[in-house]
Amino acid sequence: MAHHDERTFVMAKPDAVQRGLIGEIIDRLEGRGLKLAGAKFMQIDEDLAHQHYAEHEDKPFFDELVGFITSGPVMAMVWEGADATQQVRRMMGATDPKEAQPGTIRGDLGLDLGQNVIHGSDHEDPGANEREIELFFDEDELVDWDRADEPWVYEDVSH
Ligand code: DAT
Ligand code: MG
Repeated sequence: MAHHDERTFVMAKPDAVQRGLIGEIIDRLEGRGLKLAGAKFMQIDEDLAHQHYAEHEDKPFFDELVGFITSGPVMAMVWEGADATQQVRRMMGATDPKEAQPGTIRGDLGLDLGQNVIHGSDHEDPGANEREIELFFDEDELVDWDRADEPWVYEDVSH
């Protein structure tokens, strides 16, 4: 099942938590057939925010970004499945919710670039998923399990 086990890092951002959208986000990913491998309801501190968004350090919006992501609790998650990183990005939609297609998470649930509901690892940045998972989770916090419906999601998983 090696090609179904790609893992990606996903986070319901503070706006999603405050707006009661954790369940909706999980529902969409779960319904797609992706498998939850880890989850942590947590408060991001300044140091972790800087590490997580290191690539944006020099951008003019960096301080605002760190302020937002540390402004309240988040739901940090690891989701697993075929092509998980890119598929989650497709489900998220464009970075700016005003540009995101209806039907995507940001396109359905957000209206503001600075409060865009969800984070997912960048599929165009090789290794970003593993790097972010490692930053937020210890190996023993991730669960390796078989979902009962996997044979009904993946044609090549035997019943
Ligand atoms: P994404 O979250 O889609 O991977 P990103 O990595 O380019 O987007 O940026 C990280 C976050 O920073 C993004 O979710 C929202 C915020 N952001 C990006 N560009 C911005 C801008 N021009 N002004 C304000 N915030 C911005
Ligand atoms: Mg990004």
